[in-house]
Amino acid sequence: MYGLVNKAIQDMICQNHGEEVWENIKQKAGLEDVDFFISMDAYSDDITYRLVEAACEVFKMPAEDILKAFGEYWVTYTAAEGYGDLLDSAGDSLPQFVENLDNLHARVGLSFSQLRPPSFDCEHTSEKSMELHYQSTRKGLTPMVIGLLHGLGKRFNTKIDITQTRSREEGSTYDSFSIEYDNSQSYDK
Ligand code: 1DX
Repeated sequence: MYGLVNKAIQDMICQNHGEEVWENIKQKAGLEDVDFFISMDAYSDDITYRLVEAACEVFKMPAEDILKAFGEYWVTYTAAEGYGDLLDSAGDSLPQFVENLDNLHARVGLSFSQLRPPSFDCEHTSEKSMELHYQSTRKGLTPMVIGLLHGLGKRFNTKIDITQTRSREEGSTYDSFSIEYDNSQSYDK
């Protein structure tokens, strides 16, 4: 994955737990020789998975919890670290943003040819619900997607309820979610 992802993990850990904890996790991941990640360089996925695994050991938390927290973090991190306009251009509501995710990734992929974007296919089932199909070349990142969706809920002041309805873990060829959302409590609408 692009270094931006590893940098975001580093930033989340440093913000919440400090530099020493990060150095510990980096060492446990076997990355003691890495001084820093370069956002726009492509790294082996293995590096990202090792960081998550090491964080699990240090925080004694399951990978799902860490990936979920990281998904939420990614939305605010990328908005603050140079991709605010990219995110803004993807829409101003949760359903619109999710609908535009493949376009967003296609745009990033024009400049960064080693991007392996997931695909998100929406079926709008009512004014406040959708079925979302998530397909990825990568394994094990479904909890991150759930965190990402919660991050979008926060971004758009939208309550969101997610139920997984298909799972690769349980033999499906991809994951699906049934999503209910509601921004009617929002003060700025
Ligand atoms: F709901 O792979 C909200 O490396 C969402 O299954 C979901 O293959 C927001 F470094 C620049 C760069 C670069 C910008 F410069 C990425 F190249 C991309 C910024 C998307 C913001 C996908 C990251 C592929 C790296 C993947 C989970 C799960 C998508 C990570 C989240 C907005 C992004 O992101 C899987 C790679 C960006 C960039 C966004 C992603 C790769 C997402 C979201 N993905 C790289």
